Amino acid sequence: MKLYYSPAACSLSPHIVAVEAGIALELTRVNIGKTPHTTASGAEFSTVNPNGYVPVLELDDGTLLTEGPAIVQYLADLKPDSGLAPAAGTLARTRLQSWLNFIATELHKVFSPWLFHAEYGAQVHAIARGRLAERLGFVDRHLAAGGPFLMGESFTAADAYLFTVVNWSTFVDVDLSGFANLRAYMERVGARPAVREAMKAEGLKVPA
Ligand SMILES: N[C@@H](CCC(=O)N[C@@H](CS)C(=O)NCC(=O)O)C(=O)O
Repeated sequence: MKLYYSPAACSLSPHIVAVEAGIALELTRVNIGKTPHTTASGAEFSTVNPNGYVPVLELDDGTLLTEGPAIVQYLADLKPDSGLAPAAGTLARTRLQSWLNFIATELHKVFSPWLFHAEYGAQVHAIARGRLAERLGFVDRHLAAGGPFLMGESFTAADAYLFTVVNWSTFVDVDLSGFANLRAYMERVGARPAVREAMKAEGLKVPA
């Protein structure tokens, strides 16, 4: 299987899930900083994903899967014993999907694109930061009451996604100082061997 990724982008989430599950991935880097986006071989990435964004998972038969929250569930389901996703049809699985959707819509899509582009201006940035502070506060309180991970005692695909997105705080200067539980969580997840392995493979600095 091949993962189209960009370092530290949301594609880090399926990358972490694959390493946690012991699934070998071939990595293909996509340059999303340049238009048109191209793969490492120079091919136009729109031929892989017409929407132009990572992650894309290419299966061995050439099938292309898009949308991070779907990809992480696909990978987790390949290794049900990994505990990365509860069994389909259970209430626990619906809770996982609830977290994945929360992270996608309330965090990921507030961080990005709004805080990553100076041209949106101070007013948009202030609104996005205010919204993030509210939502990160919610996560922080949830972790205090029901941690150490989002779903309780075990690390799941939702944690791979949350870690990936909250990690962007350092790039766009989102202040986590008021969220002690979330900061402890980021350290806890960042210390996991699989998380460090995936980050290193993407050329990222791993937490000390
Ligand atoms: N809905 C997509 C969004 C993916 C997304 O936002 N990818 C970003 C990186 S985190 C990207 O590739 N952006 C480049 C672009 O949109 O041109 C998903 O959840 O997988």
